[in-house]
Amino acid sequence: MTRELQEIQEFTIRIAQGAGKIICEHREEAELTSEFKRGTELVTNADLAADKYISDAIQQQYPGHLIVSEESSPDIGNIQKLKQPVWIVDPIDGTVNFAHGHNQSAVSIAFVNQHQVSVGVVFNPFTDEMFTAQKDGGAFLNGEAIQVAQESNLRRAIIATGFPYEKSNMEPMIRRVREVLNHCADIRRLGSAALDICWVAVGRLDGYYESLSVWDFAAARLIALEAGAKCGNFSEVPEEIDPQFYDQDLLITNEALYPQLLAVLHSAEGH
Ligand code: LIP
Repeated sequence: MTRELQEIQEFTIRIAQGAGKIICEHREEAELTSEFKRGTELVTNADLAADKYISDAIQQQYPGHLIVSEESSPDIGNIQKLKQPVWIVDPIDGTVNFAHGHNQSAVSIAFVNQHQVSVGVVFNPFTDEMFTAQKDGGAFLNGEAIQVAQESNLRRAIIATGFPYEKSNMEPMIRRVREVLNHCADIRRLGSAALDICWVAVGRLDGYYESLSVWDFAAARLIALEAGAKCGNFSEVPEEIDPQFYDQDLLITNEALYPQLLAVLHSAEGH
């Protein structure tokens, strides 16, 4: 844990808290307005306000750094090929939950240095839960060390997943849900990938799988790794893509359940 990374983590926590305050104020005081990107993806004025706050703070503190953000700069090219430090931001992960008054939403901010996700922060302002991790520095919830659950019996495992806004290819997802329900204790669909993955890290869930966008999982995946999770993909990662940034078919669980859950998800493909 270098002093520079410590300072970056402290900065990240501060701006996550600041964005969280904006998000809560939009729910409590401001008029919440929303629109749909690409026809199906909800975005609210709170997403945009939090995104602007985070991006402005990063650009002021670290002017030479790049930002990948769901709302303002979703595509700055291949993160793996960028030479500058990169911030990966989802101002509100779980936007639909937020817009419907649910509290399962979070600010997700990851810091990438020399192509390595080095700091991850996921903050739920509604529960005041700050999940943090630095590469090789462990994972924490509100400063307390956290670790994945040690469940090894798939039949006792609670597994979370989610579904894309675009619903044209639902059959494979339905098959996977059927197989997981046939082999596990139960499924949860909580609506925020970043929090799903952090809940695996803290042991509230035993596993998680889904296809996403990089801003949904970049921070939480580091937190889960530092909490002892095995983070992989239930489909083959293309050779040229760094698994840290590969957004398809994520599978995150503990070492004992990983091969079991992988086999269940693969059995759904076989049908
Ligand atoms: C959401 C993810 C969730 C997924 C939704 C959506 P958003 O991110 O956190 O797990 O199932 O389809 O992608 O859009 O709220 O930032």
